Parts: sequence; structure tokens; C-alpha cells
Amino acid sequence: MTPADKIYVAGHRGLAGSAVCRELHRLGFHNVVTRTRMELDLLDSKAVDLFLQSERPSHVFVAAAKVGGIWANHTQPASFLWENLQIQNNLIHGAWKAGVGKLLFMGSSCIYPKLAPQPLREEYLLTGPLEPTNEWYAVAKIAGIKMCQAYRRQHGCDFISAMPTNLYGPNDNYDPQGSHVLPALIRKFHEAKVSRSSEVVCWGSGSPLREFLYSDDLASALVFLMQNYSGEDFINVGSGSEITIHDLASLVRDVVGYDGPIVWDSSKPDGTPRKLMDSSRLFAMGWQPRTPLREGIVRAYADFVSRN
Ligand code: GFB
Repeated sequence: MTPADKIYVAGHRGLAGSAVCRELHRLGFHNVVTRTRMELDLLDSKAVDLFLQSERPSHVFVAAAKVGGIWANHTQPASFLWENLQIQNNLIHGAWKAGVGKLLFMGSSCIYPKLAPQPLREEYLLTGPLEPTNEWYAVAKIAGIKMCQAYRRQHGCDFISAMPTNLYGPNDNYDPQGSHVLPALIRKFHEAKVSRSSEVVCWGSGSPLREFLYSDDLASALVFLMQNYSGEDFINVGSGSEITIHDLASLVRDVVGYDGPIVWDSSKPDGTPRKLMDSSRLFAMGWQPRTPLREGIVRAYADFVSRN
């Protein structure tokens, strides 16, 4: 990738895509093309073809997806399956037709079997049943990995895939029902502090373990892979450390500065018990995460406060 290359970032307003844009800018890649949802409907294959064939980007980051937390995934299976298949099919197939030189598809750690050995190594894909709360999203992401592999084999396309762990950072979705746990906790504890609530209700048992990666670290990994990796195997992108949801809730409460009790709502699902990536392949290539969890939460909270 050179500064003259035209780079299309699909999903540039989201958590991951906006971080990729910041990282490209920081590294001196200024020929970046973006389109808002109003300007380009990624569900519309004709519109995507027209866009890719007129812009002719040399590199594409597929950071556009329908995403959400455990409850959104659980309650909107059709939307998560159809929208994600449609977006990624349009972009990957369209990129081949438009002669895109390199494409990076972003998946998710939920592609792995619910009870796979931990930490999750890339070769555990398709070795067991998926976690039911997000199998629709996972099936779409697995199809995206396979699309990249198939276009590489049949058409010689340099299309690669990266599997990030749970992400957080600026431009996150803070919707109380639809968001992931970290933005949900930031919002809940902030609102409880401001309104002096007597308690904060969190979902599930608090016992599941999750690994979190700050979005700027994700972006540095994705740009690193775009520049340094060409292969059929997808690559895990994680921080390497995990925390229980119970301890995460205490940490966010502490950062936000709320001092009331936490109550656990067992009517909400826990999801998969543990989801720790083995990112040793990426680490061996020379990439490392930079942001400790507490520091990332401090920055994410500052971003939340600046927007509310
Ligand atoms: O982040 P999250 O929604 O998704 O939830 P997953 C992680 C854990 O936090 C679950 C608990 O055990 C939740 O029950 N939790 C506690 C909460 N309080 C809350 C809350 O207020 N909001 C939310 N959202 N959770 C997602 C998948 O799984 O991970 C997606 O559904 C995607 O498909 C993403 O793969 C990375 O980590 O369980």
C-alpha cells in the first residue's frame, strides 16, 4: 500500500471503520474514499457495482456490517443473517469484478464453536456447534471468510480476513437494548451517577469471560495485515487478556465514578461462557496491542461524555 493508492473504507462511520480511517490518516494514507449510507446502500448490489467500477479503489476494508450485542443478535436473527450476507457478498463479489487489488474482510470471534478449546486458534473454525445467541451473525461471517478464500482460489484475488475479538472505543453504539456490553455499561453507570440511582442492573450472571480490544488497536492491526499479510488463512486479532463481566462492571463503575450496587438480571442471556482468542500468529508477525483495558475505558467514557 502506497500513499498514492486509493483506499475504500466501507463502514467508515462505525466503531471499526472510523478507527481504520484515523489510522490511515495517521500513517499518511490520505487517498481514502468513503460513502455514507445515504450515498451508497451496501445492500444494493447494482449500486455497489457502479460505485466500485467508477471509483476503482486499489484497496478495500470491509468494516461495514450489521452489528450489535447479545440481545440484538438474539432477537433479530433474520436481519443479522440477511444484511450481513448481502453487504459482504456485494462488496467481495463487486471488488473482484472491479479489479480491486487487495481486500480485507473483518469477521468476529463469534465464528468459533461455543465450546471450542481456549484460547481459540484459527484452526478451530467449523469444529462444533455455534453459540445460539449469535449463530446467525456467525454464519454470515463464516460465509465472508469462505468468500475471500474462494475468490482467492478461483480468481487469484488477494482477499484476506481478520477475526477481531470484542471491540470498544469511540463511535460505539450506546443503544441500551442493542449495544455490546462495554458501551452499555458506560451508559448505564453514567446515567445512574447523574440521576443518583440506587442500583445498576446488568445482564446475565456476570460469570462469562470476554476479551476486549480498543478500536484504535484493532485499526492498527487491520492496516498492518493489509500491508504485510497475503494468505488464505484468516488471522485472529485480540488483546490476549480476558476479564469476567462481573469484574468489567466493577471497572466501568470505578472509571465512571458511580458508587451504588450492581444487580444481575438472570432473565438475560450470558452467551458463550468464554471467548479468548489465540492471537499468536499476528503477534509473531510483529504486531502488538497498545491500550490497556482501563486506559481504553477512560478514553471511551470521555468520548461518550463528549457526545451526550
Ligand atoms: O457484548 P455482549 O452483548 O455480546 O455481551 P457477546 C457480553 C456479556 O455481557 C454477556 C453481559 O454475558 C451479557 O449478558 N452483559 C451484562 C451485557 N450487562 C450487559 C448489558 O447491559 N448489555 C449487554 N449487551 N451485555 C456478541 C455477539 O456476543 O459479541 C456478536 O452477540 C458479536 O455477534 C460480539 O460477535 C463481538 O460477547 O456475548
